[in-house]
Amino acid sequence: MKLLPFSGKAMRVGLTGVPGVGKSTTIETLGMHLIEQGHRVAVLAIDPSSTKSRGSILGDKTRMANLSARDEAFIRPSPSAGTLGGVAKATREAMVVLEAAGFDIVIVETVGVGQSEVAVAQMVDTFAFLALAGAGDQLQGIKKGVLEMADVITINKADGQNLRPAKRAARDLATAMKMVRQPDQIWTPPVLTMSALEGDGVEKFWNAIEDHVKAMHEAKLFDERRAGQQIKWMWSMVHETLLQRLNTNEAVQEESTLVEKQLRSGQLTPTLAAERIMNAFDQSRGADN
Ligand SMILES: Nc1nc2c(ncn2[C@@H]2O[C@H](COP(=O)(O)OP(=O)(O)O)[C@@H](O)[C@H]2O)c(=O)[nH]1
Ligand SMILES: [Mg+2]
Repeated sequence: MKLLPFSGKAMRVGLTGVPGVGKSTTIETLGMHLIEQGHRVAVLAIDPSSTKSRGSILGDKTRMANLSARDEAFIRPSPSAGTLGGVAKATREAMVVLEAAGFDIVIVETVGVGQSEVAVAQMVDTFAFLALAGAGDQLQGIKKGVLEMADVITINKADGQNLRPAKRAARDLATAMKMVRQPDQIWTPPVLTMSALEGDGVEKFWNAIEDHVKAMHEAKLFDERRAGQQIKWMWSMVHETLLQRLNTNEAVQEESTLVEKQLRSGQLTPTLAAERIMNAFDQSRGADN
């Protein structure tokens, strides 16, 4: 709690994209560039699958070898235990601590799977999406939901033989984006190309992120977005706490044994059964106070 007055000053950037798209490579290149400019960069990962694939953490460290050797950078792999809610909570808390410790840029990396992307989008100022040009110039790993959340999009691995397909994919996607977004919005997500490996376009990518933050400030939406995130976050914690209390409530557990039996034998409807559970919960809590 005491940390709060000192936090909140950092730029919070989310980075998503399917495994292998080049997120870690991007952070390595971008992070080194930002450090040279005098920034201090914290990198946090949210990867709900990391419990199974512990190797990926090691892989990430080697892919960010230069950055992780620097004092101006802090890299923390995804907490491997717990639910997405728990991981998101730990990440938010780490963000506050790191900002208070003077890291002025926080990058939150996540893999391209549904709910973790939503969680990250809800804790950053700018949400960036990395994609690849695939066979037949088709874009890979694009889901409409992600496009709606993305503030900056870049087609990575735009190098060598892949340069032309990447450029074309970017043009096609820019056209598609116009249909996803409302025309009266203050920001149209740019679709860029870059090579995280060679460094081409990485600076432009960062400039687009800065432009987005500037546009949000100018439209007086920056603080509003953060405030909205705080409110959403509060409610999600309330929901989680409530659910946990319900699940661990003794009276509820007792009543559920009974109620489930009666449900099975057709003596109760699910609606009535649910009422009984809630009554047991309310009464037990009334007794507490
Ligand atoms: N050719 C090329 N390869 C890249 C580029 N960025 C990443 N890679 C390679 O793609 C693989 C996956 O990269 P990584 O950063 O670990 O992806 P992540 O899973 O999204 O973090 C690695 O072998 C990288 O060297 C790029 O811009 N061009
Ligand atoms: Mg990675």
